[in-house]
Amino acid sequence: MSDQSVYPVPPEWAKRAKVNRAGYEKLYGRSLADPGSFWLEQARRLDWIKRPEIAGDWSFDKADFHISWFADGKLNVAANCLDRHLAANGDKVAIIWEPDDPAEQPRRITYRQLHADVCKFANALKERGVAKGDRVTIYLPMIPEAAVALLACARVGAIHSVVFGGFSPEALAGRVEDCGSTIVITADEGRRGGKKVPLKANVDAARKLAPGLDQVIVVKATGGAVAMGDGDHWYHDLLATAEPECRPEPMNAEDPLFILYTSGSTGKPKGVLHTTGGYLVWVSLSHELTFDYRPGQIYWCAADIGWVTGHSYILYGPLSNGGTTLMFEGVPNWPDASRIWQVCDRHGVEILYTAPTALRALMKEGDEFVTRTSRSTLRLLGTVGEPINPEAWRWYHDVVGEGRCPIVDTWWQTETGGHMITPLPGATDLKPGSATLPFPGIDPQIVDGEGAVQTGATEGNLVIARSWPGQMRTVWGDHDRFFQTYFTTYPGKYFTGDGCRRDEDGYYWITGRVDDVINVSGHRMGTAEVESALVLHHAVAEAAVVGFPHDIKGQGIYAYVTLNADETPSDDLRKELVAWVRTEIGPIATPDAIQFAPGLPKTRSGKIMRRILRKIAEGDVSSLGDTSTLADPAVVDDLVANRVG
Ligand code: 6R9
Repeated sequence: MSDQSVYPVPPEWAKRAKVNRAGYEKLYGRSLADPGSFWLEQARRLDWIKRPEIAGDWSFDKADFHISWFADGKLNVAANCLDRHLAANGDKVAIIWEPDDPAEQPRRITYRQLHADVCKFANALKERGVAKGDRVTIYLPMIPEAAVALLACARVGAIHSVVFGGFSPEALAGRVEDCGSTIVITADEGRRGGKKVPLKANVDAARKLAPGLDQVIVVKATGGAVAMGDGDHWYHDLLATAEPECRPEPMNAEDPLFILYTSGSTGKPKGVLHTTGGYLVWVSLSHELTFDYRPGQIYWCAADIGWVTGHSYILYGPLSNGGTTLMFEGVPNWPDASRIWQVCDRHGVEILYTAPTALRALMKEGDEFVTRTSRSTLRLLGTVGEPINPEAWRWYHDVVGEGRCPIVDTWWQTETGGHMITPLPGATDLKPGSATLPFPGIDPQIVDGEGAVQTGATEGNLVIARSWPGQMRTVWGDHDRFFQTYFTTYPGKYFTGDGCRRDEDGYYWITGRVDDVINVSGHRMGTAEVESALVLHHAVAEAAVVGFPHDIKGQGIYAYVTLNADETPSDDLRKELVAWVRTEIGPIATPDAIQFAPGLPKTRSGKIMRRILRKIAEGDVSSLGDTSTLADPAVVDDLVANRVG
């Protein structure tokens, strides 16, 4: 399956890039040999109110478990992303906004304008009672006001929790309740691919489930009719009357910056918490080195602000570096499959960062949608979110980039804050499908099932042996769960949940999740989350969910459902269950297949044998392995006979 070809660093990249191969080796070597002085030096890239004198202070051991970076430093993230660029670059464009509908005009927002709006909105938040440490939920589409909202929270020291606009009222309410936020910032409606998303109506529905939520700030985005009641405020009204001056709140480096909910192997999403100083150093440095970024270049990360990629590489990385970041409201395949490349041409995009699932979807539409555009400004391409299959990699390289642009395949996680294993374009020879080599400061190891560290070319589970500045600090409200989830499988190490191979050149090849997390179109879904949603339905007695290979999505969702005794399987019920999951979680959790199963394959101790369910979902029924430990081996025959596919 893996591709053995090597794409060497193009000579002009080796010459001109910020980091060449020798530079990488030196940086990487120093980062591990002398992390203290290395990171204090890197920290100087930011503007500190009080510069730190301590770098990392951490232990992954149970007895002394703690993680902190730059703990004696003070800074403000919004001041680093805005104020410090004003004197020299206030009139430079910070955000290029490309609307959903290509017939509409894009917006260009300078650092000065963005700063002014952020200051006013920060004051508006304070007037609404928001103070340092308060949690503010943000449920917005991809509009510039989303950037204003996140940065305004950072300015006043409030902790933002962005909930993806595709999540349902139920999912939104759960996240609002979990972090105890009393305020939500939303819009009348969102737009994606010509379709409207009723965001304000969703918030109103969520309010019934989350009684603590008492204020809603609404951006008028589409002008669609919405009900405004008690505690509802129009964003633009608040901005119009807000004071223009707002001093950035001095934050300790370890004060929280944001919470972002992500799926794990249990039913309830966890609130990943990132703090201020280490996170910003990490995303700022990685944005600069991985993308060889220089201010003035037009950079486009085509993610949604609701995912960590949007936080780190649409907003905080690029703006902390004084960059120009493109924000896209739309989708890749509307009005047609040419849209991404048209946006590249319209704005002269030099660096494009997107996901394999989008590439696969566009690839299947044929090359003509690409080749009819110019793309002459593109110089670097990036991917994130899941392993990229070599075929999609080569299409991206040869057709999109016309062989001229290196591809940075960046492996990282919500938990890691920023890039962990990634090529640097002037330093790293590329192999299609490999995330290549560790970023400075990252000490990856491959361990076997018992935790024994494997050397040389090998395959096993990926752990990180030391802390890095961008590491998450806790699970909101459940520090014990943080320790249990990440540091107990292989004591003393951070467990990523990913399987990984290392080849003879020391290159890392991520093979996918080894836990009960599936990756659907680059979105993380806990199988337990979908199962919990299914069993909430009155007809369902039990459910088991697994991933299966899907041409476009990477993985699809296959659900085995056992109905209550008085229920009868039917196509209507199947449709109802699909709709049910969409309502409970959101469209990204839509099951691709539902199989009614009179029984599930269980061991005598009652454990569902997911290995068997995965094989059946994959259609690989000839090698189900040992089924003799099952309480009732006959259920397998029924499952095989009634496979959906
Ligand atoms: C940034 C992000 C994290 C999981 C991760 C892994 C998969 C992400 C990848 C990749 C192979 C890459 N993943 N990037 N696998 N190559 N370049 O995606 O965060 O949503 O938390 O997902 O995604 O399985 O563990 P998140």
